Amino acid sequence: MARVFIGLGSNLAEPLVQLRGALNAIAALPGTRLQNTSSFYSSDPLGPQDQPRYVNAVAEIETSLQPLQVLDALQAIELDQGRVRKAERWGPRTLDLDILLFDSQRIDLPRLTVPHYHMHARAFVLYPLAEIAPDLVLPDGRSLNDLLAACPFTGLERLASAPH
Ligand code: A4P
Ligand code: MG
Repeated sequence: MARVFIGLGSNLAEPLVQLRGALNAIAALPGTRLQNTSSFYSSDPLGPQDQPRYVNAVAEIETSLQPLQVLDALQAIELDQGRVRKAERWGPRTLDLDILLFDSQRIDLPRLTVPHYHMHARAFVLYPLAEIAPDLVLPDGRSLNDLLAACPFTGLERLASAPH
C-alpha cells in the first residue's frame, strides 16, 4: 500500500459541494482507503485575478493502485464532476485534483510529475497538508516545517464547515 496525498481545489459551481463529492469518489476507489482530510480553506486565486476565490483541501489515502492508475482515477473524477479543460493556464475550474506526494517516490513521466511541481511554495497546499501530516519530509529531504516557515499564511482562511 502506498501513502498518497491529494490536493483538491475548486472555484466554480459550489466549491464545497465539489470537494465533498470528490472526497466521496476518492474514498470509493478500488484498493483505496481515505485516511484523513484537512479542513477546507478559502484561498486567493493564484494566476488570473478575475476569477472567484478557491476552496482547497488535502486528503491522505492508502492505496494499492499504481501512480498512473491514481492519476487516471482522479482525472475521471474531475470529468465526472463537470470539469472542462480550457487553454487558459491557471483559469477557473470546477475541480482540480493533484497528486502531491506518492510515498517518497519521485516520478517524472510525461503525464505525471511527483512531487507536484509547485506544492513546496503554495500556502493553500502546505497549510492543509500540515494539519494532517505535520512531520512530513519530502523526497528531497526538505521538511514540511521548513517549507511552511518560508511560506506565509496569506490569502488563506480556514473554513469552519467540516469537510464531511
Ligand atoms: N500532471 C502532471 N503531474 C501531475 C500531478 N502530480 N497531479 C499533469 C495531477 N496531474 C499532474 O493538469 C495538467 C496535466 O498535468 C494533467 O493532464 C496531468 O497529466 P490539469 O489539471 O489539466 O491542468 P491545470 O491544473 O490547469 O494545470 P496546472 O499547471 O497543474 O495547474 P495547477 O498548478 O494545479 O494550478 N489558486 C488557488 N487559490 N487554489 C488552487 O487550487 N489552482 C490552480 C491550478 C491555479 N490557481 C489556484 C489553484
Ligand atoms: Mg491540476
